[in-house]
Amino acid sequence: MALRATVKSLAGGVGREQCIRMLSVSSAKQASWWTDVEMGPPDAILGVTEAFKKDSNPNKINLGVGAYRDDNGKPFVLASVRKAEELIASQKLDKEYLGIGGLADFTKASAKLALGADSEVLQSGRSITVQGISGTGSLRIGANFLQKFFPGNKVIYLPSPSWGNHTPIFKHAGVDVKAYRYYDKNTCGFDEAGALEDIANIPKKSIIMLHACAHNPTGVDPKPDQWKALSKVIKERELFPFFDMAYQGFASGNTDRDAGALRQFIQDGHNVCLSQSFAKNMGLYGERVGAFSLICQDADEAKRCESQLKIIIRPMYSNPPVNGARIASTIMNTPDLNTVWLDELKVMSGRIITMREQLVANLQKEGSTRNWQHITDQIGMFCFTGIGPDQVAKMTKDFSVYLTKDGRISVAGISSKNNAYLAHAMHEVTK
Ligand code: PLA
Repeated sequence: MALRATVKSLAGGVGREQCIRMLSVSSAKQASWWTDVEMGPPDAILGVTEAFKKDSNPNKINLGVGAYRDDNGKPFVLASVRKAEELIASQKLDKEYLGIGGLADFTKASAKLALGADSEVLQSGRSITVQGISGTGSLRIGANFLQKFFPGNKVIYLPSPSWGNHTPIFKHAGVDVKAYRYYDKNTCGFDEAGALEDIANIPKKSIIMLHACAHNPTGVDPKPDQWKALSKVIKERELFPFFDMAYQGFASGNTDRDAGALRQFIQDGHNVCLSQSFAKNMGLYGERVGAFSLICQDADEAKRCESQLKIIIRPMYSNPPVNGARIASTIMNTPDLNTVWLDELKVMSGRIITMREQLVANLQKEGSTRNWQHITDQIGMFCFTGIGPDQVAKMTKDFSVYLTKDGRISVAGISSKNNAYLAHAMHEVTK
């Protein structure tokens, strides 16, 4: 455009100097700071939603991102959340900044939910909880803290596989990432022997990531006695456990049961850290409500660590958003609302379990002779179907069923209306 204007002016007989000036202006305009920036790939999980939105097939199903849907396939806002919002609105609260560590009523309730009302840790005041930007932001606070202060190897060992965002969260914070065996492809279950063997060989004083419940992407959790065995070897290796609890209450429908592994470790004497997300269990996805906790030796250590967590948070985003934390806090701190919420958790987790059973039944109706038992054995939001990348591509291309390349489906996105269609698509690509 600029060049064409220059040529035109030349033809129009403008002077030589003016012409040179115009050429240099046009080349200055063309030069850019970002010519070396390459196009990046879409996100492995959130990119699936972007592709889904562009598809015009009325039968399309999005089983990519883990977001709960009701049986009509619609996003679901919990009744307890709606009620809490009404209560908050009626109080005409101000919009002042929160403190750097967030809303105290929220962080206290959050720690209590995770550790249990009668927790010795809470009674002795030897832990610190700060509000985070949902689970991801809370993980990132933890990652930055470990990068700065962890006295051992700044390497975190993730289960293989793990949530896709774990690796970049820790790497971007400067913590190196390695893996330990977790999932057994042959049984579609937990590889107990492999995990114990790998963990026993992790260099002492490293960090280990544990999914507290409803492991993502596999839907495979260790059983209580397997958690005990893990706790023992992790103690022997003097590893520091980082619990990611993004699905408390979503696995079994019971928040205490889903915190069992975390509480077992604490009882066994591990001083762990923990990230919590209220995206799934309260359906507060876009409100970005979460917390990061560090369990320390004593109250003095907790105070010192708290001061450093604030120093990490302040330049990142200054202080966390208030609205979602008020909602979660109101639910947890109002006994009536808390009861409504705990019942809603049972409904959500119950619907997911029903969808798993229906899917297996529908696959059998389709005439599939494959063993699909893992669909009902696995727990929580996701099912690791065992469907390979080529079959995944075919499901998307031929049936407009959207899922991540690793064959993970978000069971929370299945309804009684699309279940048979999904089973048909799965059978067609696997028969
Ligand atoms: N930790 C695990 C294990 C998760 O699966 C997720 C979300 C998070 C933390 C963070 O969630 P939050 O920041 O929204 O609280 N995983 C989702 C969404 C549900 C995502 O990838 O962002 C998933 O589809 O895997």
